[in-house]
Amino acid sequence: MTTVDTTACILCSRNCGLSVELEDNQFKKIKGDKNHPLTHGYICQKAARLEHYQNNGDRLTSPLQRQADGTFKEVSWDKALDDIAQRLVEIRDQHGGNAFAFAGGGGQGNHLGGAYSQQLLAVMKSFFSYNALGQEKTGDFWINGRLFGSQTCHTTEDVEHADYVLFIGTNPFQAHGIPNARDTLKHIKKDPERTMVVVDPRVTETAKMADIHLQLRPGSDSWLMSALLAIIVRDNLHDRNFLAKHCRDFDQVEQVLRNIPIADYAVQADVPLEVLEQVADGYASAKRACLRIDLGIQQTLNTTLNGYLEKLLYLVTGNFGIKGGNNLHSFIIPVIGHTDERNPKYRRTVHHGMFPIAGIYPPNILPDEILHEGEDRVRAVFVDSSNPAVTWTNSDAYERAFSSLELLVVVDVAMTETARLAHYVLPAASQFEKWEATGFNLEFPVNGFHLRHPLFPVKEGTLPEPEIYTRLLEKMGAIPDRFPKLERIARLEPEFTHYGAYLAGFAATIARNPKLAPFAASILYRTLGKALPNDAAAAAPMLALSIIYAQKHYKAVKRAGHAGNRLTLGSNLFKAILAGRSGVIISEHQFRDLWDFIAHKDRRIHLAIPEMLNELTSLTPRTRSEDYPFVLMAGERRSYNANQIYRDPAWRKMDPHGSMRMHPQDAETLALTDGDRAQCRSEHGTIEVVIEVDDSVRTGMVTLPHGYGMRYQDSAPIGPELNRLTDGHHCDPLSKTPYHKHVPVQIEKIAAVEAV
Ligand SMILES: Nc1nc2c(c(=O)[nH]1)N[C@H]1C(S)=C(S)[C@@H](COP(=O)(O)OP(=O)(O)OC[C@H]3O[C@@H](n4cnc5c(=O)[nH]c(N)nc54)[C@H](O)[C@@H]3O)O[C@H]1N2
Ligand SMILES: Nc1nc2c(c(=O)[nH]1)N[C@H]1C(S)=C(S)[C@@H](COP(=O)(O)OP(=O)(O)OC[C@H]3O[C@@H](n4cnc5c(=O)[nH]c(N)nc54)[C@H](O)[C@@H]3O)O[C@H]1N2
Ligand code: SF4
Ligand SMILES: [Mo]
Repeated sequence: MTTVDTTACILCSRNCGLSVELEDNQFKKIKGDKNHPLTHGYICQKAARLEHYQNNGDRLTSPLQRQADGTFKEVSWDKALDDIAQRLVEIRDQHGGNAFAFAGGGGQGNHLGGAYSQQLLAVMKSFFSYNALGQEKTGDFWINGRLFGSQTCHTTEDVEHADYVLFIGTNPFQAHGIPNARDTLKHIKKDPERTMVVVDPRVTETAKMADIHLQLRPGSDSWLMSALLAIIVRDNLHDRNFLAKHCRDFDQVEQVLRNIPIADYAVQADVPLEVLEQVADGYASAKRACLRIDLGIQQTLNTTLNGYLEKLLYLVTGNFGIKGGNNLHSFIIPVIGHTDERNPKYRRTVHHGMFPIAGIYPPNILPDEILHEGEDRVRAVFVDSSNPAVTWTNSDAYERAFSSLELLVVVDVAMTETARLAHYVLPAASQFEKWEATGFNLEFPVNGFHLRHPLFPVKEGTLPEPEIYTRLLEKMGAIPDRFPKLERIARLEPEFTHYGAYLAGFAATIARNPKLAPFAASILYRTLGKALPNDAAAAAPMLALSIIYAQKHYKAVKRAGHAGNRLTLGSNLFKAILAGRSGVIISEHQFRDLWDFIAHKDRRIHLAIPEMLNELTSLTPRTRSEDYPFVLMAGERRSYNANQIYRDPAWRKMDPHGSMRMHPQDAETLALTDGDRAQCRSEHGTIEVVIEVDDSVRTGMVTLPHGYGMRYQDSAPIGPELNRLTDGHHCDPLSKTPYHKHVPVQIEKIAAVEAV
């Protein structure tokens, strides 16, 4: 029998709403959901193939325990969790909190489980939460902390309403990241009144739609952006009213900008000066100008400085806090925190002495933290929703480090390369078999949230994360097995009371035993959860988050159409979230609200960041290595890659090898043609690649796609294992985010290599 239902795509941060037809526990048809309040029916080509995620040959169906000979044996959940709990307690009691690290905690669409998994850090007395954001966005978060007063002040961009859009180091046509990317790009392209500028060393699909394309030298963004800023100041294009009213310390920034040798910097970036001047003028003079960046500046040289210059561009021109500009936004799920490194209470890692940014430690250093010889090394790691052995910098180091651990546990839906290294593999229910949600709700002024309900029954042998972590906490003795009183109150509480009695009971429980506070998610799950309709227990922590959100953004939540007073608005919002099967609008802000988001006491933006101004004044170009003459962009977003979420290669309609794109001139020099095999060697490692001659890349630059390198059903790695080439120390000195877009390599035709 065919049924029709709604859900969302889990392949990128947009999480587009889907309308699906289901039959025999399978997806039969997948379309965009027109009723989704943010994506309105939009999808890209990747979503239609989600059956390859839901049912594939790598799906796990039983907890697995690794045996002495390296094979895996199926064990019961009780056996696995009993053993893991016992080992964790021993490691904590013998070696303390530094011995444990958590890696992952949510992919592109599954962040509800994070509320539960993060409790493990508390019970292990550890601070060390490593995740993928720590290899791309933490430099940006650090800058936000300084400019706006808190690393939780996260910026967003209103591309849809801008007259002038500047894309630097991002390819939204393929990677999305902005609402309904392809439609939005088409609208801008078609409208003669609107201008699109792309700054990218490749003629990307987005660049092809642009009015102006600056095909800069890879890694030269700091030169290009500071030259733009210097032109703006030189030509008096900055917004003095905005700077006087909302910012501090512009004079210090101005002084540095006025000393920038603009023409030299244009040469350094290899772009025509007159086009730079045209862009500076166009961007600064536009009524509504917006800037969108991504990995092209966040995973290349000068990562953190790039983030600073990018933000200065919209702040200095006053394109902030306006429709069609850049803005701050609210979060309902607290995906990031604030951990200012100047405060010693945020623990540094033992080996690198690295601090967390926004609560996150950088994946680049984890192997060293495990492999160093000190008593205080990391001995146990829990991996969830992530595949570090393939995706995090330096796969060899990860294999060595993870193989040396006293305990490695992997929670995943599939048998990944990381899972193969684990002592225990715990099979999770898929994102379509449980209640799930994304924390990437990054919109302003109108923000939405989509709590997804299960489409299919939980696959036999698997468990949803809330159950896995709650059982583990119980077995570790962190929480009691039952809360009979709270369960009773939850059961007896009539709907119209807005959970008043339950919340009072919950508060009393924590007041009696404050040690339970860090485990609120699991307590809500085990008590209130049991009383929620449609087995929505996993969503119980959303009650607390909805109440906090409604208190913080009271008027905006009401403007979005939710009723209630100071006491009831939050629980009404929670009920709307539970009931809204296509997602709901949770808040509707006014632009002036943004100034209340700023965390500095004076509600101003503190423009001068000494560390960054120093770096800017001492910018020195990197010399190209003779031995490694090509710059490899290691990790391009293409039509048929989607992080590590699809493992079955059958999902791809093209590019089965994940080819290396190379300019025809370079290909000729190396005697390479389409389909040839070549060896790609970095200072760190070597992989084999298949060549695709393509004049969209600059000469001297080659690209390989992200999202390959998996071993489907124990096959050889499919496509490039990019992170065999990358090295954890090739990274931004401050944030330690990797320079993946700038890996020096040499390339040789395989035949030639073999002849040698
Ligand atoms: N199809 C697809 N979409 C995805 C994903 C996926 O795996 N597949 N992954 C998602 C994730 S996790 C993320 S973080 C985003 C990333 O999204 P993006 O950052 O937009 O995608 P990338 O292709 O990694 O890199 C963006 C651009 O940076 C350019 N670039 C390289 N070097 C430089 C440089 O030195 N300067 C400048 N200015 N540009 C440079 C590249 O040519 C590329 O066009 O994509 C998301 N969307
Ligand atoms: N060289 C290079 N390396 C890169 C990049 C690059 O451009 N170049 N890009 C980087 C970027 S931006 C990112 S974001 C990372 C992404 O890399 P990772 O942090 O490894 O994350 P994903 O690829 O999203 O992996 C998702 C994992 O979650 C599993 N999963 C799916 N659903 C569930 C579920 O419901 N529960 C559980 N427990 N697991 C589930 C999937 O099977 C998969 O193993 O890769 C980074 N690595
Ligand atoms: S991959 Fe991203 S843009 Fe494409 S349908 Fe899924 S969520 Fe939407
Ligand atoms: Mo990412």
